[in-house]
Amino acid sequence: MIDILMIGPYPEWDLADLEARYRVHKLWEAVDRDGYIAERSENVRAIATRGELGASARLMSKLPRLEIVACYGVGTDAIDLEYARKRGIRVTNTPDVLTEDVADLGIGLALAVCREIPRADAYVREGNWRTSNMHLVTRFHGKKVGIVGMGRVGTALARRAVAFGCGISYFDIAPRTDLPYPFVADLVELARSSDFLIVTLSGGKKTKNSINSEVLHALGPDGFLINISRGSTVDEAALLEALENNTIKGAGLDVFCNEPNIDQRFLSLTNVVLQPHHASGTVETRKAMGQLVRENLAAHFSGRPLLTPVV
Ligand code: 8YV
Repeated sequence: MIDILMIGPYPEWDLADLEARYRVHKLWEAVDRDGYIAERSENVRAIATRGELGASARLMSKLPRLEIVACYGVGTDAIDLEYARKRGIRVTNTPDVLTEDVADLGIGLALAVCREIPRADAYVREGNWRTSNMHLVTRFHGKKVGIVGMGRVGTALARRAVAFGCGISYFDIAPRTDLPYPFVADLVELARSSDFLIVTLSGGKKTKNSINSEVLHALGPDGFLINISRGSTVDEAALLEALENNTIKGAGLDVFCNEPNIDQRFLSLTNVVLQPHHASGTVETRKAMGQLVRENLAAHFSGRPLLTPVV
């Protein structure tokens, strides 16, 4: 049997399937992680990881027989791709199958924060409706939406926002000639002309702190920030300050800098809606992601082409 090191848990249906085919080592259950890896280092030929957990060069360097890292997620920013490339280690991810769910949550967060759905829910539960009218909120339809990163998720989001009658413009490293929306080369300018700034960038060094204090000031006191990408794309200190001082009106966040131990200052803010990195977290999508991970591993170990190779 081939030995696989799993960095974090998968749903039980994936785990059962993997355990039927491979000898699975569950790193997340280990108390002494280094010792656990050392005991298995000579045998492990594959890593099965998750988007937010990745695989560092340090970890891969301890596994001399490692051939493939299969990521349960589209973002590979937490995997040291350069190291993998140098060692000839293959890397796969799970693109496409999660795009529509992530875009759904982007719109969901926009609606939740501007219509204040969680606060309105609490208002009803706490009995306040009987004694007063809830304060009025902000509409979403017809607003100007700036999309930061016009990849798969950005494009799916734009389609949804168009159906809400929103005007779309976007920022990316280059304009997309296949899309009808106006391209804005400067993020500050995009923020200034948007009511909602929705971030779908991939993570990593190149996009770190793209949404900084200047961008947040440009978004302004009536603007909302939605982040469904990676926590690292937003300067979190600047965001907390902007939310605390009402420099922007609100934020909907699925991702954070130090997940799951997020900055506790977020918890006392009423102008932010928080999600536990769950944009792809539907049964339907997670089943498709798990299947893709398993099919990539099976393809690799039977000498067939990988379905969704990154490296
Ligand atoms: C996570 C993600 O991978 O696709 C990505 O890049 O961040 C998510 O889908 C998911 O939470 C599974 O760990």
